[in-house]
Amino acid sequence: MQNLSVDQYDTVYNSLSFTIAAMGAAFVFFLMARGTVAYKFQRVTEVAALIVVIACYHYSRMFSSWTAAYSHVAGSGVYTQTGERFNEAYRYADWLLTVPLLLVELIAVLYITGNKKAALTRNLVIAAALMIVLGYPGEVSDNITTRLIWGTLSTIPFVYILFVLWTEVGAAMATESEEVKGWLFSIRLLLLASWGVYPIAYLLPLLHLDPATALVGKQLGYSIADVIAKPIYGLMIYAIVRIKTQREQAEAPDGALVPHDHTLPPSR
Ligand SMILES: *C/C=C(C)/C=C/C=C(C)/C=C/C1=C(C)CCCC1(C)C
Repeated sequence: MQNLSVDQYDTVYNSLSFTIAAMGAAFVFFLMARGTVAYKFQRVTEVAALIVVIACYHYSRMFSSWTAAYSHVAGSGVYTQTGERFNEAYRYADWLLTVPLLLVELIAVLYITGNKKAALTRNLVIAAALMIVLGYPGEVSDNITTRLIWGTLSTIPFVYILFVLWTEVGAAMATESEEVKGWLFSIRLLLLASWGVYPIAYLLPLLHLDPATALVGKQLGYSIADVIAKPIYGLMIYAIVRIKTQREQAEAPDGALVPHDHTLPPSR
């Protein structure tokens, strides 16, 4: 039986609740932002919206699962397990859908074209799926060795993905304007910092912490990383497509908009 203090219970409760709000708000934002970018970039905002709405759904399921898994013992100051299991599968199902989409979102603004784009997308999507599928058996196991083995296997595609992204974003930076370069630089750091949180949070149960602390730390870590890696990252990508949209508008002969575009606000 694993008891949680009221503060521990509330920390997870509040972080799940906050993340639902952040994902929901980001969904509305990205939908509205669609109309402010050139036609060819609208797909990028659509993908950003799709990612956060999938996450919003899974967080609301996790929230219900959390409230079902623990109940307050009146007067005792603790929450005890009800016997219903907190379902970690929602997280992994979410990542399986959203991580490939996050990669697609980034590749879409890097101006990689043709065969190279198709091959890169395919390799990254396969690596992302492997990373998540290999992590899952360790995540749901209470056995330290099992957790360590699957975690290590999952780290192989993880390192591959970060290496490829680091290189590709670096290559794109060399060809972009100063303004876009600045955003790409930040995105690269944000990717490394936020994606790096996941394996650390995964390791917490191995660190001889008290199990309740490890559980709470892990849930908090995953939630914070998800807010950075989805809505905040999406906003940074949006900043890039806005700059590119403004540049295209400025370069168009009569300040006109890109063809097929009925949604941009009138140019000056
Ligand atoms: C929006 C969700 C994102 C960006 C999820 C990213 C997840 C990871 C980078 C997970 C990585 C893991 C390892 C590198 C090893 C241990 C198992 C995982 C799956 C937690």
